[in-house]
Amino acid sequence: MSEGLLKRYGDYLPLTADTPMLSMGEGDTPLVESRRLGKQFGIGRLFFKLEGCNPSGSFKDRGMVVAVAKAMEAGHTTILCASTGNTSASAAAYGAAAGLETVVLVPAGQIAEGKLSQAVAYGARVIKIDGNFDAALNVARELADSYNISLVNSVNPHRIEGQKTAAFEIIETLGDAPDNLFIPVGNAGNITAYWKGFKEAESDERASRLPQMMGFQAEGSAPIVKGHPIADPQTIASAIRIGNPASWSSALVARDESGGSIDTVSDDEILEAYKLLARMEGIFCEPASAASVAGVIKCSRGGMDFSSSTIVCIITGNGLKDPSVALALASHPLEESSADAQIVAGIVGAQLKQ
Ligand code: AN7
Repeated sequence: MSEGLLKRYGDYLPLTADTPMLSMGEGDTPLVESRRLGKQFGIGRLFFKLEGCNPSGSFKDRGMVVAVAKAMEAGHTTILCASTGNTSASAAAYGAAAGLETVVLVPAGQIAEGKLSQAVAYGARVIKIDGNFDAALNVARELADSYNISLVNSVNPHRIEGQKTAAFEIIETLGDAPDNLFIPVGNAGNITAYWKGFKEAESDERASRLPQMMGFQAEGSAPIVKGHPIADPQTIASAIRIGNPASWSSALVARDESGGSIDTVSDDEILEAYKLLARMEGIFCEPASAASVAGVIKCSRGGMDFSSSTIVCIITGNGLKDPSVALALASHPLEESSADAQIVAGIVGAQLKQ
């Protein structure tokens, strides 16, 4: 039985004797070494941390298990979040497991179908807000100030504590921190959490060094890179369509203390990385997750020398979250045939050998 994060990393988490040991088997996700992309782009060693293997299909489960356990400990009966999709799926899953009511606020028409169907299936109250994610988060914060409910967005510090455990896992698997960590940036909670995790591990001498933090925002939703909030953020990567990140200042700290950078990738670059990851590595992620790989490709093409670097890309969410993007990018049109081997052989042609 997988023990979950609270048992495994309890010493590093804000647990008390009264915190319920909630678990859905989150964490302990695979760190897979690249077979082809790393070679193609001249990288010493390239790894993918497959956070889509968490119970609800994204990295959000790491922070959610801590936030929901703390909500139970505080005696709350309702949890609330605003979300571009994955936080709502994770909150709804852990809310169901914990026997709590879950209310999620999502930007109407802007979240991927897989994520919406998860929140519904887990039994959450889903409220579509007439506005973008930033507007929904403002509503959630206002409600949490006035009512006796737990806000489980990453403005809740327990979320960051849980998410930092991914940095511990990377260090345990590699034996030390990597040279560079490439990560998508939306509300900027995850880059904040990884940096906290790497720093804690280094100060406990579980790692001998710190990675450079390389964050990537989508070009049309890049407030941190542009230096001002974006009123109407746009990108195909709906998970990171965020114009005013809650953890903006701590993302800048992660960038500057680590000597890293936060840069943009275009939707075309995101989709190129998304396709390459699936077709060259067999890894199906959602578009936002591909921003990390798009970032590596952009840096490599821009002349950065990674030939003796160990790089980890965080693959934040599963491709099944957003199936419409995959279908729209099909390399072959879907073909049809009667149930006849000769006809199918004729269609597939040279690829079939006798
Ligand atoms: C797949 O679910 O903000 O920079 O409300 O779903 O920590 O926000 C999701 C964000 C990257 C960005 N990859 O992480 C939400 C939400 C995926 C994501 C991010 C998100 P943060």
